[in-house]
Amino acid sequence: MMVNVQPDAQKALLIYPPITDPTSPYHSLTYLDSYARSCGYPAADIIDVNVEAFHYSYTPAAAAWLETELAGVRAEAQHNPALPAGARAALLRAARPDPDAVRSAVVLLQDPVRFYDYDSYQQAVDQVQAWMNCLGAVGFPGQFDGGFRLGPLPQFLQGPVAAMADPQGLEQVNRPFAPYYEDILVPRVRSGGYDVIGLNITYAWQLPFALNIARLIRRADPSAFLVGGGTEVASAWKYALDPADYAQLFDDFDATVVGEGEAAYTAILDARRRGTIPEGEQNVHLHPKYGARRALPIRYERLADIPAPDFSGIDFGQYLSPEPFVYYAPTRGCYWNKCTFCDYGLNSGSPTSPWRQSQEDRMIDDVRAIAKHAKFIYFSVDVLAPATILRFAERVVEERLDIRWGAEVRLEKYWSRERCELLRRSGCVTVSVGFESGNQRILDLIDKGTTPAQVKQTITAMHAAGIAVQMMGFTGFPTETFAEARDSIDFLADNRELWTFGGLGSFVLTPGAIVAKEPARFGIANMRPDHAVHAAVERLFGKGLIPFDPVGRHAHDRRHRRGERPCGENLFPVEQILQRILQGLHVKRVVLHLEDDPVVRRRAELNRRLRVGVREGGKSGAPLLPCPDDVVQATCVGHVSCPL
Ligand code: B12
Ligand code: SF4
Repeated sequence: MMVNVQPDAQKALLIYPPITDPTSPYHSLTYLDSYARSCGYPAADIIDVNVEAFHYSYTPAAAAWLETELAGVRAEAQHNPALPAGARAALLRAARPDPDAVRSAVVLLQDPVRFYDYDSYQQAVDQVQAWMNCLGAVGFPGQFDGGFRLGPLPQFLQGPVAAMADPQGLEQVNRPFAPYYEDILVPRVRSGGYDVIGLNITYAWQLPFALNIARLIRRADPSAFLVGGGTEVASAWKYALDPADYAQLFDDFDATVVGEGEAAYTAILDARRRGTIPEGEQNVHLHPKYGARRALPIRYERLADIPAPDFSGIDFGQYLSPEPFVYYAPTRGCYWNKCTFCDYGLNSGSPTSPWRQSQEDRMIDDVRAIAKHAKFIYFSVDVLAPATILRFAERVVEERLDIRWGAEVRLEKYWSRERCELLRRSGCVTVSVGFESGNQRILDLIDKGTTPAQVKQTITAMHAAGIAVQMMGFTGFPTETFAEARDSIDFLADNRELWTFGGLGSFVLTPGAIVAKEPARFGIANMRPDHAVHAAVERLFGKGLIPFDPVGRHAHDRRHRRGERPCGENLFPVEQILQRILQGLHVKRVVLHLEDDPVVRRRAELNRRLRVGVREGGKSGAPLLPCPDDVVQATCVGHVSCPL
């Protein structure tokens, strides 16, 4: 439903900040832009800073800068005995920057033939990671842990908010991209004459980069209306215990969009066109400078109102992938919506947002339009409903659409061998599934609605049809015993030939999960808080904060080695911690880990043996890249295989 462009329409710039997957464009900004265009606005400029800044970093001038900076950092390190061992090790891992090597690695990763030669592929990934090590070394050495992800820098990921928004810290973590910001991004913002500038923050790893870019934009173009949105913004809003923390974190933004953004973004454009501020708009949280905050009216989009994402403006040539590969979101929320660990997106009262899905006619139209730009499509959803996806597959086969697709599905009995074969004929090459656990008692506690036997039957059908299965699970669910955790490991090991890529992570509890809301039901006791909560607990007991900087951590560890009781080592029942924190301690988010136990170490050891990946928390996985029909590779450059 394209309409005429309004003559006084606003000029907008939308940005994907680092650090995230460099293999394909994320799709949220395309969704926003396509919606705004359907309302008559001109196309926004979309800049993927994540991938542009990476490419810029090995241009001759930027590479020369890196070499000089790195030499300076190394020299300084030699004369700094207080430098933590971790930083020292990271500097040793950073070799001399080799721009030619990274350039040829990029060429290989974009080559539709050589990409599929696994050894060459692996070598190219290593070269890209080596380059990222050098880049990271001029920020916080080791910050690009395993490529395109942010290393263990809890001060940026878990707060307190003063550390997350600290300008000096932000500048340092952004230092690797300073030449790109200075030479390319800031001049473009200055000369662009943008009325509205939007930043996407999907992953927590993007946050410190987004906050710094926001500061740079603020300085370069003070009159632009600056907006942030994405799942990390929604998480910050959801988990902030004090609204002042949220406001402080996003102080450089005029507004943030909490939750789904299509209508909210267009409402912002409308308001700016009228010369007003978007006051009282659903999902739009205004900076306090625009007046006292009222309750935020929340909106979940009607999928019928959302046009197909139009990827025509995307430069696919910049991604580290041999084929254009896109994400498409034909459902939102989850039809099951019961799993007790799950806390997805902007939800209230249930594990995910309300369930909505496009029907197969609409999906076919969308996919036909998308396939003009990319024939590799990943259904980027909480879950797809089996009957709809089967009808979709029938239509793809009937209409002979030439696509390769992957999706997140639930491990339902529904997936018989015949049905899986139909999926495969329609171009389905991979599915990601949350098997969660190989133990029935734990599956019941999770309320997963599956049994290990049935899961085995389903993945057997998928595998037999030639669909690669990505298995996602975790150990450490409350009350899980060592033997029960072993069941998950054994399940993966015993069925090794049935899955292509898999991982077991550690259970992480977030406050929106049913487990956190009804802890007694899960027999929770002896839980140990995570870093941010450590800090809160410390304050509670008057011992001062656990320092978040590496030097402070080092001191903390030393104290531990000397046999003194380390800070935050006290164990409390979870209810008590939550209750006390809710009584007014200012931490950004409450994340509680189960106490470390031998299962975790054992899992890491077995993971290493099985060569499976590791995921953190809920469900997850590395993105799957375009694959030839019979070989499916998990190819995220930033993927970690095992941290221990
Ligand atoms: C599908 C999915 C995946 C897929 C595909 C991901 C992808 N496309 O890159 C796979 C399985 C590969 C995946 C992997 C991971 N994922 Co994931 N994933 C999701 C899921 C279920 C849906 C995301 C989606 O496509 N939504 C549809 C799009 C259109 O919506 P959206 O991105 O939210 O954008 C809307 C709004 O946020 C807003 N908006 C967004 N940007 C902006 C900007 C502006 C200016 C405005 C105004 C509005 C706005 O408007 C958009 C349109 O409505 C979400 C959970 C959820 N329901 O949100 C988790 C989620 C995004 N994933 C998460 C995580 C942690 C991961 C992993 C890191 C897990 C791991 N440990 O390996 C990896 C990282 C992969 C990577 N890219 O590096 C977390 C992120 C948490 C965080 N804040 O850091 C989430 C939120 C799940 C959770 N735990 O709650 N994931
Ligand atoms: S874990 Fe998956 S199946 Fe369970 S409620 Fe969440 S999205 Fe749905």
